Amino acid sequence: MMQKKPRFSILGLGATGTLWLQKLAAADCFVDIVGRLPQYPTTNFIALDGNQQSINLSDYKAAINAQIDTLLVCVKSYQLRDALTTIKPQLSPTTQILLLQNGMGHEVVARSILPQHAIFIGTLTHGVTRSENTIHHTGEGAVTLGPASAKANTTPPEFVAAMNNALPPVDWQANIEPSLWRKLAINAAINPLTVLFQCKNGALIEQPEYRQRLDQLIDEMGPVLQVKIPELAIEAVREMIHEVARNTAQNTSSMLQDHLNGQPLELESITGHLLSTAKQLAIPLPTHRWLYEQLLNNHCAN
Ligand code: KPL
Repeated sequence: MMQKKPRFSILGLGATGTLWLQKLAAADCFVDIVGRLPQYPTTNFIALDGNQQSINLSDYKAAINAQIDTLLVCVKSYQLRDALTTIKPQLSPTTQILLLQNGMGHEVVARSILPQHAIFIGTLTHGVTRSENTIHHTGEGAVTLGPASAKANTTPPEFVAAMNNALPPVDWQANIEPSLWRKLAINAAINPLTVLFQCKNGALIEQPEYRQRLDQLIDEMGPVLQVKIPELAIEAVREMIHEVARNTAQNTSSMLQDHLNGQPLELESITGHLLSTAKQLAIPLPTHRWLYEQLLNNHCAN
């Protein structure tokens, strides 16, 4: 019997959304774009190996009333509420929702808007940058997906295999929380500092003054991480964060990219989530709080 082509609808055509569009289409999945097309209808996509491809996004625009099987939600964290509220009338009760934002807490927003849907959440470590209409896949990474609502099974749904085929490795974790916390720890340490110092990721370990700040942030969030990911000792957390900064040395973090592009920062879902968790645990995080306030006051943060 012929296998049905997996169908994906992408909401949010920034760097991550475009990466999935290109990879899923190349892997012979059915892909379309729901919601607004981005400012530039033609995107120049540069693959890891340097190959360039021009993608005409209008070719992928979903037909009116198109069926949505799996919705890949790739909008920025601060756009999530509005984006889900707007798309809601187009969803069927069986549409599966996959959230792919930076930071944490998005499933709470999604469940409040779509209480009856199967909601999944993922974290992604690929390096991918956007400058005007060019999307560049700069660093190989990995993706971890898991369930995030009562309707979502703990066994992997079919779309996981299709995504793994398109952009491996895509892993499934029935308990996704520890993976989200690992990524949050990386982002909370690296991203705001790169905005403060206006530097690439690598400078945070190469320059002693920046490295000291990085370690201060890591040490401070240690007690929170001990509660959330007790299996990871603080020295392992430090090693993991240093390694990411080394491996992505030439990257401009997503937060610095947003800042340079005049976009709001994903501060609330990263440092904001860390601070509110720390508050619940009565753990003071003065340096993270200071950094949060600096960026809030001096940049367009959200
Ligand atoms: O995820 C990232 C981001 O920029 O958001 C890191 C890992 C810091 C790579 O730049």
